[in-house]
Amino acid sequence: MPPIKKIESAEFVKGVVGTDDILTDGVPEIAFVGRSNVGKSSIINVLVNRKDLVKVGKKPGKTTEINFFRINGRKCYFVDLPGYGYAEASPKQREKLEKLILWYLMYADADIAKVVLILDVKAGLTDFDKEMIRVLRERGYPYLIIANKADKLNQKELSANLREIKGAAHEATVIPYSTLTARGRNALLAEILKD
Ligand SMILES: Nc1nc2c(ncn2[C@@H]2O[C@H](COP(=O)(O)OP(=O)(O)OP(=O)(O)O)[C@@H](O)[C@H]2O)c(=O)[nH]1
Ligand SMILES: [Mg+2]
Repeated sequence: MPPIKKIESAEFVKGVVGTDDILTDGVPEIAFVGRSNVGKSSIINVLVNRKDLVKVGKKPGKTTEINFFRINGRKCYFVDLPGYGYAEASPKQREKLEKLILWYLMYADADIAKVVLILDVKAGLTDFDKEMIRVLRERGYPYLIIANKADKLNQKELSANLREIKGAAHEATVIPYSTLTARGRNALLAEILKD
């Protein structure tokens, strides 16, 4: 992907729940994945400096489609995925979303340039997060890990939890983040836009 210096524009294009031309139209996709309610949609809003480009949930399970946002014309898409593991969803609904996420990452033949895996730093890694890391490594996608909601922990707790996450992260960069304070925003932007 050609480097982008800064985000000048961001527009919603569409949400998909299956095969669609947008997946394979040649525009590099930067995918935001993670458990339900970890802050995927909020992070995209902070990145593009808009409060409400992406709908953010009062309740978990807000995002149910794979949503495409066009960045700087058609330089790349930010792709906001539904969350996995939402405890209150019916098993059927949860399975449907998990299948959709795995389909996108593994079988859709999508033009995925990078994956941003988002965790709630207080909750740490779940089994599905570990499975996700395995899938990302197996597919050979460049990925990085965002330890979001850092504002919920004191420095000592944060260091301890970051250490544990880094232990499971293999080669991935881990960035402490908070959408409330914008901590980590510049580091994430630099990682996303560098190549
Ligand atoms: N304390 C804190 N809360 C956050 C942070 N980021 C997001 N939240 C809150 O977490 C909740 C979920 O945020 P979303 O951005 O909707 O999370 P999501 O991962 O897109 O959720 P789904 O679409 O349901 O998978 C909202 O109430 C946000 O305000 C953060 O850095 N710190
Ligand atoms: Mg969301």
